[in-house]
Amino acid sequence: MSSPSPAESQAAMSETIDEALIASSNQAADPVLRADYDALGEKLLRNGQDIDLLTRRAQAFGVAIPSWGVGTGGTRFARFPGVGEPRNVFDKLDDCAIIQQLSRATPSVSLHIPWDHEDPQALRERAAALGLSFDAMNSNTFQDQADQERSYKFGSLSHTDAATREQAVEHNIRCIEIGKAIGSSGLTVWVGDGSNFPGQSHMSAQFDRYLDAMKQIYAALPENWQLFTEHKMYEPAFYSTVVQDWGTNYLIAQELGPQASCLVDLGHHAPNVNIEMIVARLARFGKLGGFHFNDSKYGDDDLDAGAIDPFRLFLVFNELVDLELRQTEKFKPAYMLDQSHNVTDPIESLMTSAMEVQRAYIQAHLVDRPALAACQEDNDALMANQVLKRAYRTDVEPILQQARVNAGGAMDPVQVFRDSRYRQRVGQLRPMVSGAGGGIV
Ligand SMILES: [Mn+2]
Repeated sequence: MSSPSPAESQAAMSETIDEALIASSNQAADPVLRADYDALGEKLLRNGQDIDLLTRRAQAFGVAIPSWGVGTGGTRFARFPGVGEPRNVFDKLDDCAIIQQLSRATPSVSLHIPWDHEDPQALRERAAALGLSFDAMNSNTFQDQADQERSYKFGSLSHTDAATREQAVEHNIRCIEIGKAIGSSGLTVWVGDGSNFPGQSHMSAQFDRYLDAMKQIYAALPENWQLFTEHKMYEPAFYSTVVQDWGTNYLIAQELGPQASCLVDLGHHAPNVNIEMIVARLARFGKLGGFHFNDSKYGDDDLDAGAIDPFRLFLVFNELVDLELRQTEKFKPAYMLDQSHNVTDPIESLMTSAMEVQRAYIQAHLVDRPALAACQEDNDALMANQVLKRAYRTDVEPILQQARVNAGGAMDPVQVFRDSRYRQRVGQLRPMVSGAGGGIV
């Protein structure tokens, strides 16, 4: 008898949620769901909309979970560890599987290297056993690792020192190699490079160095891969950032080639920037690669998607759905949640956020697009806005609930999660860890 692989050993220790608990909870709520679903179906039919088609769309929708999101996050001041936090990438995959089991809206996981560095075969086996796949890889050249020769204190891909840039390029190429071995087909590059003082960096030369390094990474991409660059206005650098806004990001993607496109993160802009318009602009030139969902009040707060401003989330999806409907073949954006959970259970937050993103997606599908186009043609600003508001005001909860039930998930994921006592059970297996921040990118 052969000894078990690491993935098999992990599988033996995994805590799961009993399917019978999900089934009994769904059954108890079924009469109410039936009534609500039928009532909404009738209401939508009066507007010529087929509720079952919308439910199928909700079922087909997926948003990736970032592996680091299942750990408790932190702020620049402190981190308060939670009970039963994942100790390693296998624990993280277990938690991601729970999120998918209950919400049925999160079929894939986005890994972060080196935080999740492990034997690719073990990763692949574990994910396959859990029914998960791998989304885009994320490289990390914004902090130093214990075994690292050169420091990223003054930058990585744009560093003044050629050997440091080379080290950062090599790390990204290693991420591609790991990604190839686990079935990923994308690399997201976000760098913390920038400057804290006027005069600290020669802005043009620094950008040239960044572009040169990115071209080396691009050259290592397999044919079917996508390279996503993610901009961020400030933090950790507070005076200037090398990839600071969508315009610079567009220039980078344009310079690199057809496999490069831009990633938009809701929190990475100046306050009050019209993010839905950025979506439209990048898409117009075929350079919208994907979207990172979260919410914010003041800056890159990384709060739960839809927690603060669900209307803005809806407006972003109004653009995304418009694109989806106009170019169904070509438009395949990478969607990921990118949040930090400081005061909530990460599993509960990620399930709730996935449902909020799915809700905005379905609400955007309710927009009467011919009516909207007619209002726009007539310059009828008031009625155009009302067309959007009518979709946004529709409570699509029964559609989301039905989609989950159809797919084998829970009608009420958070309640079933609490009833299952999963967190308390893994708390017995996973000792509490303190340590540094939760990794916010
Ligand atoms: Mn992000």
